[in-house]
Amino acid sequence: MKEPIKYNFFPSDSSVLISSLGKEVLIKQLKKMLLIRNFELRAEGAYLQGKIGGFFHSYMGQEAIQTAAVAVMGVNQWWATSYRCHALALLLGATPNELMAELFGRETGNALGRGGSMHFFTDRLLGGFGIVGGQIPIATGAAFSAKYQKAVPGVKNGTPCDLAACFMGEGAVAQGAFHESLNLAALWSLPCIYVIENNQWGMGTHVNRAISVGPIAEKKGPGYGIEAYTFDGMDFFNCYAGFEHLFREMKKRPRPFLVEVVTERFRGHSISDPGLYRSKDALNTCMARDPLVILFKTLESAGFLTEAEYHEMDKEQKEIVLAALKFAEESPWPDPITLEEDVFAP
Ligand SMILES: Cc1ncc(C[n+]2csc(CCOP(=O)(O)OP(=O)(O)O)c2C)c(N)n1
Repeated sequence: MKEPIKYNFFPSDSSVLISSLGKEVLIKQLKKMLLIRNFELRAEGAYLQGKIGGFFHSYMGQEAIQTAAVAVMGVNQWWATSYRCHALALLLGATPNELMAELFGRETGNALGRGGSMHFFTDRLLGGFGIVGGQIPIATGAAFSAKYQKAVPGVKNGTPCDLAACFMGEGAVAQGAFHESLNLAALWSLPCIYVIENNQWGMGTHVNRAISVGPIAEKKGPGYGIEAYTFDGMDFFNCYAGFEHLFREMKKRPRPFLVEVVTERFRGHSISDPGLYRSKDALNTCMARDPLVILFKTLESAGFLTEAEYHEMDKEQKEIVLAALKFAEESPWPDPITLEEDVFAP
């Protein structure tokens, strides 16, 4: 049974957040979203020119979600996501240069040119996973490690952190790994925030033909005794307020949470998908709620920046990405003799 979506209302709505976060912090977040957007746009262009090979999944349209999550919880948690991983790597501190070089398959790349678009990492980003749902047990294990390190003095595995955050598409909810992970996380009170980024489509299959109930988190969470929420993924403030609420609750009493963030992707599933299953009107309607424009307009009304300043900021981020393209193109290919290095296989 599907019920209409109602976004959770958090007392800290946008006007409260605008004054509590202030101009500097909010402009910084908008800049990050512009960097992600520019990165996706320019990388897409390079792909279409034949400079990048392999898979390529754009995060365009979904930028507000992970930007808000990282802004609230900080880099120093465990993070995991699907193959749609460009934004999260940028947010967690990977440079545009190393990520672009990875897309180009170069030695200077984030995974030494071996992983490509789906397998970005940082010391806190556990991946970029190509298997739908593959990241869910990994993040659950990371949440176990976060809990264990706090509980057992002397156990050390990097800087201790509060939680693991695990992003997935709505398509992953029907995977067995999702259910096994949620069950364990609830049984062991693991500090894991499972975030379903519901962008309506799993490749060409609409969510209504893939998942039998909705709102997804609110229907699935209680079955495991897990608190569940629904956020508006196009609205940075709703995401920020939501993640802030969860982070505060997590610190009071570590436990798992399940969130559905309702969003839209502005591109096909991957770069080779022309998206013929979605009408032009439907696409235009979803693109009219561009999270970058929504955030910019709100900050403009608050008197934090003008349209000219917004365009200038966009230009700055574009320059950073153009420099990354140049860096990638000029970087050497990996030496074939290193092909079997860093490969873990029995
Ligand atoms: C276990 C597994 N089954 C199928 C696939 C093929 N596949 C790749 S992406 C995808 C759709 C996933 O959609 P969703 O989880 O909603 O994420 P989105 O792409 O929308 O971010 C499928 C079926 C896969 N990679 N792994």
